[in-house]
Amino acid sequence: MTVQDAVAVQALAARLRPGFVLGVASAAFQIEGSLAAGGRGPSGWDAFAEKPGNILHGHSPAVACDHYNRAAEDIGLMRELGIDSYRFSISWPRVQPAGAGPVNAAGLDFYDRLIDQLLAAGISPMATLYHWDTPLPLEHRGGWMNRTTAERFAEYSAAAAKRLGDRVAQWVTLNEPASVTLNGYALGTHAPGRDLLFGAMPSVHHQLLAHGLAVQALRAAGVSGAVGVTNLHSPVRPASGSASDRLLARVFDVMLNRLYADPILLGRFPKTPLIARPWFRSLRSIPDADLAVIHQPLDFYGLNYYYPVRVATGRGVDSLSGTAEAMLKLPFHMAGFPEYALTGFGWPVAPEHLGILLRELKDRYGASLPPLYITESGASFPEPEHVTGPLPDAGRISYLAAHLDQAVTATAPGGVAHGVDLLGYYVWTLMDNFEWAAGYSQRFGLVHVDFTTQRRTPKDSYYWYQALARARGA
Ligand code: IFM
Repeated sequence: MTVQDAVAVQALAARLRPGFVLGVASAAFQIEGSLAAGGRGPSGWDAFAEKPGNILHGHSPAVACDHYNRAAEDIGLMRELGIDSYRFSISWPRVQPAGAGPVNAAGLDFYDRLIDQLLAAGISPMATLYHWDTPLPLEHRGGWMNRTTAERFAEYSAAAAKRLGDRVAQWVTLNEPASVTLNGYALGTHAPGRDLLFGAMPSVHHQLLAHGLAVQALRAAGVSGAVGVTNLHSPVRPASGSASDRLLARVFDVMLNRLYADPILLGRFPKTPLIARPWFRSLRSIPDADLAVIHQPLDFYGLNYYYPVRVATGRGVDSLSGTAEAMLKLPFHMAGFPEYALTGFGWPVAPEHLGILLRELKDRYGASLPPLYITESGASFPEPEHVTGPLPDAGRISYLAAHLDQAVTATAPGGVAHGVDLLGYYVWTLMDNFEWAAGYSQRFGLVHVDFTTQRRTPKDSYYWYQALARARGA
C-alpha cells in the first residue's frame, strides 16, 4: 500500500462511528460446492445449472469454492482480515432436502460448526435464510409462484432458528427478492428459468409473505439475534426528459424497489402509474391479512447496492446484462451510463448514487426505516484465472473506498441522508465464487480463488480492507 493509500485509510477509518460493523458477505450456493454431501437435496439452481446454455461457458457449481470442506481455512482468512461480522447464507436444501418434512440434522450440523468457528475467531455471524436455492421439489410445484412455498419457508426458518437461534447475531430472511422475481420468474435468466414477464407478480407476493412468516417464526422460536431482510435497491432515472421515459422509469422503480420495500416497511403496495396498473393487477387483490403479516416490525434493514438504473422507452440492448429474450417483449430497456467507468460486469461505477439512494430511502420511509446495514457492495473486474502472488486490484480498492465514503458522508450530520441509522458495511464478497449465470467469469472477491487448485490468494483489496479494520480506533 502506498503512503497515500495508508493516509486515506486512516482518514476513512476515523470517520466510521464507534461500533460501525465491517464485514464480508457470501451465499451458500456460490461457495459451498458438495451439492450431494451430508444429505443435501437438489435445488432449483442445481437443475438450472445443468441445462446447457444456462451458465456461461457451461461452468458448474458442483465444487464452487469447496467451502463446504474448507470452511476452517476461509474463517482463518476472515480472522486475519479483521472483520467484525460474516454474512453467509444457510442452504435450505441442505437443512430440509425435500423442502418440507424432515429436517436433515447433518445439514444443520455444518452451520452449527461454522457458527461456533466464527465465534471462536471473534467474528459475529449474520445468517441469511434464503439466498436463491429453493429445494427442487418445491420448484417443481411452482416455487415462489405457489403460495405454499411461503408456508414451507416458515417451517424451515423455525427449524434453523431452533438449532442456531442462540448464536446468530443477525437473521436476514430473504436476499434480493426482486432479483428472484425479475431474473428467475420474469426474464428466465436465473433459476427456475421462467419467462412470465408480468405474470411473475405472484412470486413477489409469496416471497414477501415468506419473509413475514419467517420473521414471526424466528421470533416465536425466541432467537436472541436481530431480525431483518435484504433488498436490492437502485436509484432509477429516466434516460431523457420525455414523458414516456419518465413514466417508464416510475414503473421500473416500482418493479425493482418499491414492490418489496413498501409492503415490508409501510404495509402497503405502492401506487403505480395508471397505464401500468394491468401489469400489477394481481398484487392489488392481496388480502389485508397478508399485508399485515408482511409488515412485521424489523430490527434492521439490509441494503444491497451495485449501480443506478437509467430507463429508456422502447426495445433495446439492456446495458446492464445484455438482452434476455423476454426483455425484448417489454416496452422499455436499460440505457447506458457513458459518463461512468464500468466494472467487469459492465455495471457503472457510480458511488454518488449510493448517497442518492440512501436519501431516497430516508425520504420514502422516514421513521419507518429501521437501522440499516449495507449488506452487499462490491465489484468484479477482469482478473487472471491463476496468480503467483498478491493481485493488484486498485479498481476494487477505489470502488470500495468511494462507496463506503459516500455512505458515511450521506448519513453523517449535514449529509443528504442524515437520520438514516447506518450500522455497517459488508463487502461482496470474501472470495471469487460462482456468479450465477455468469459462472466463474466475474471475480468479486477480496481473495482470488484458483478454481483448478482451490488455492486462495489475498488481493491488494484484502490488505486494504484489513488496514481499514485495523485503523479503527487507532
Ligand atoms: O453475487 C450476487 C449475489 O448473490 C446477490 N447480489 C449481487 C451479487 C453480484 O451479482
